[in-house]
Amino acid sequence: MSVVTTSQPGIKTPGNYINDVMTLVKTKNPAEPEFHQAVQEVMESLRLVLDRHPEYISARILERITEPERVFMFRVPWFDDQGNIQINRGFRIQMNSAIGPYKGGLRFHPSVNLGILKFLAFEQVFKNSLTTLPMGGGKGGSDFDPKGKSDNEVMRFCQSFMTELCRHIGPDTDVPAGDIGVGGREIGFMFGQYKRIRNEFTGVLTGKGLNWGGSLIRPEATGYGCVYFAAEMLKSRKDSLDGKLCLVSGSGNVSQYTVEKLLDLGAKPLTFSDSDGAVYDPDGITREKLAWVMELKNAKRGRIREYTDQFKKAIFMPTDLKLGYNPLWNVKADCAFPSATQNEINAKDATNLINNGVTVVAEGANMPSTLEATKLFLEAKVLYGPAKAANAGGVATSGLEMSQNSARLSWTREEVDDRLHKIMIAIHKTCFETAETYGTPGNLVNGANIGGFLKVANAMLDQGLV
Ligand code: NDP
Ligand code: 2IT
Repeated sequence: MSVVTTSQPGIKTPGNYINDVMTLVKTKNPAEPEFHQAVQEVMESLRLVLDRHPEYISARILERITEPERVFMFRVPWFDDQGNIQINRGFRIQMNSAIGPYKGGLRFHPSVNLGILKFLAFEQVFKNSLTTLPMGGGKGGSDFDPKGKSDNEVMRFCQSFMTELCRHIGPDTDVPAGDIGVGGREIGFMFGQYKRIRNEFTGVLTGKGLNWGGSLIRPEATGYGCVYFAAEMLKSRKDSLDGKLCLVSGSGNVSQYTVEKLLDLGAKPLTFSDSDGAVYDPDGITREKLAWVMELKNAKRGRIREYTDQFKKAIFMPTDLKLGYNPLWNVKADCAFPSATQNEINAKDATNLINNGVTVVAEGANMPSTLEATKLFLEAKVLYGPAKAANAGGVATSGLEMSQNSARLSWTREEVDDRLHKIMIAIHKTCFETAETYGTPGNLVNGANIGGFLKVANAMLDQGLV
């Protein structure tokens, strides 16, 4: 069933339509380069779709899918430990609810602004669609920096943030989770405040503690899922992760469990990083070293450079923006797992990776590669798993947490991990087959963008002009 719309004057061909939409997005969302970048990448893939589906043009699906359904921006006042008043800015973008309630993380980082959250919310729509689960797309957060704050300061901030956010979310409306700077501690404080204000114990957030509605494997899920996706990509070339040298950036949630699963599958992880720089351990990061990093980052909230004090053969490579490239991506290896933040791999980094023989890039972070870097990977026939496919295991397992909450039961570790693994295999299959169907075999960027888009676009057509 589709709704008849008036034909739009001035829209002649799919190519023209896409160019017009891109111009509109840039005009209506000035000074939001990350949002423009995310939209541009998807639009390039959709050029392949519109010839076959003119109904998306007449229903103006691209203008609609790039416009958030709703945006909240609010003041978050709180007292620091000295009794001083602090003011941060909070956001929630409710991007698209065509296939389910809004779902997506909250990011607490000083760089957070409207454009960064719009890019993340936009990506989330397609990612959530790929998971096979009924989840729409959203994202939120704040420019609050949890680094260096006491637990009490973080709690007061989270309570103030949720005092406003609680009006806009709910288990059937919008279900936030973690992202950069938001882990189990922050989810706990926000859940407590939501429950207190609304007097409801519901699955309003995911990434909850195991004793109060959380799911086993949710903390591990993004990293594990990304490695499962890399294994599927290698399988398509009759290869495996066994013995592969791997570069991992970041040292937070996604990075730690990427390293853990790489070790499970016989690979040799070599690096971790944070915003100060990267550590390279030529002997490889073992389970014992990983346990030490988890204690350092999660309990002590320390910095990754301390790794070289503990493990003497490792070297620390400080961040030096003047270099124009990140030395981490210039270490000789077979596979790369960017797991820190957006645009952490530029064209020079991509060239270094390719020249050093890297044949697999699986994106744990959201949009870690610039458009130029992505193009270089595709041209070099690198097995390139774009973020919205490769890191979808996190939100997929959030979807499994929602299912368990609705059923009021908990699945075992094995059951959740098995479902996660099957979902990642299914996402790879969708991307792989969709890329072939649309005439670009091996191009998982097209596969992910088109595969994620079709389900949402068709649901939008079914539901009329809303
Ligand atoms: P964490 O906060 O646990 O860790 C983030 C890591 O990335 C830290 O090591 C941090 O270093 C580093 N980092 C963050 N910002 C920057 C920056 N601007 N420059 C350099 N390093 C930076 O976050 P997550 O591990 O949860 O998230 C990492 C990435 O994975 C993000 O892109 C996120 O959107 C994505 N992601 C997360 C999912 C999840 O379930 N958590 C799901 C899917 C994707 P420092 O301490 O110095 O800031
Ligand atoms: O980017 C992401 O997919 C996440 N931060 C996880 C979102 C979620 O709802 O679990």
